[in-house]
Amino acid sequence: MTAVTDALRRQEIELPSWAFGNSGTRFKVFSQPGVPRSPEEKIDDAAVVHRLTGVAPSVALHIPWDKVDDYAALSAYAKEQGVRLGAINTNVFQDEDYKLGSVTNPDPRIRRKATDHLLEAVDIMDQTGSRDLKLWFSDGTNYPGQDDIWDRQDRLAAALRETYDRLGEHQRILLEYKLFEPAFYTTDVPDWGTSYAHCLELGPKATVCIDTGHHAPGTNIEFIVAFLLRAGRLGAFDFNSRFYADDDLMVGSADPFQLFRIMNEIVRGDALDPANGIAFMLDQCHNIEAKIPAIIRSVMNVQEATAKALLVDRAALREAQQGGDVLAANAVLMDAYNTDVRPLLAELRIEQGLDPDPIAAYRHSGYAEKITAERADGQQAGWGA
Ligand code: LRH
Ligand code: MN
Ligand code: MN
Repeated sequence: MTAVTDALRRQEIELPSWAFGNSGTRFKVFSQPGVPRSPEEKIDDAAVVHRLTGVAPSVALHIPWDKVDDYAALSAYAKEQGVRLGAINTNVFQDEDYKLGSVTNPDPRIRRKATDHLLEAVDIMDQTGSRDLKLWFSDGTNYPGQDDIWDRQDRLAAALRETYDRLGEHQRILLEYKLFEPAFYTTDVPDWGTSYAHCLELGPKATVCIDTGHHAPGTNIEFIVAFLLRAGRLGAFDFNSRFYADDDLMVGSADPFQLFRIMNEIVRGDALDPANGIAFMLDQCHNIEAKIPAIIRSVMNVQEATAKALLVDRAALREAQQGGDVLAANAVLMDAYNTDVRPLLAELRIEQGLDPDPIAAYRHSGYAEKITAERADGQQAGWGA
């Protein structure tokens, strides 16, 4: 049991700055009272989540949503609040110029502008001390014949190469993929295979980011996890839940069993410890629910799935697998999944001087009332801004 609790104590989950801001769908951005008005206030909220859960020590930024004049100062501010700045997310999807694509645009001027943004993001990483540059491209086409699929791959490869060559020794590219949306016919990085192939071409500092909401219905995500881990090319997760497409709901809410199966491959691959280089990030929007408790709930959902994965009796599983005992092997997995790990996690929190119920602790803290009173006129996360 100590191996399980030790692993849980060392677990780290990265929070996205944008989850604290107002967000919505393409139909309506809803506003909530008390949302942050600045990157500093997003960091304040993230620090509250970390203080209550003990496992969320870093905050991912999205540029330009979190643009500031002095990133070193922002990094120092984060440290004062007890957290650090994590991945830098780029944004080459909210500009008139990118209507036909960013780095794959047929116009070389626009490709230059998009690539310069990626290079600027590496400059920011130098100032924040961030390791990870997360790239997601909305690039693609809507109609057959609209552009040349091959040429677009060449343009993508060129932009990635330039960005990769600008990375410092300890910096990495996380290349995210997404099946569709906003492009509806072709997407230039639609799946893990495309991302993986570009990463292989780039070199060892390029790895794949799996956003759990970015697949076709029924995709076996844990297979992708296993494949990429084995190949040494899994860099990060953008965790969220989906029922239909890129729903960005709380991780573990739509399909907790899938989250368990994913974490089971992580534990199988010995990839949970932060020292092993996989970044476990949330990428969610809380449109109709209160944001900070929703983020706390999400962190707890990841912890619960992780605890269950750690409880899998690996020796018994191996034995059943090697003996060809299908039912026994499946039962080992299901026994772990069906264990109620909430008491274990509550105990662990008490041991760490935390409240066993972080959501109740948040409700009693008065923080929601405080930010509602202090922050008039909160910001949108960036969507529809
Ligand atoms: C795209 C995405 C990507 C963006 C984030 C805000 O759908 O998942 O990670 O950077 O949403
Ligand atoms: Mn994402
Ligand atoms: Mn997404």
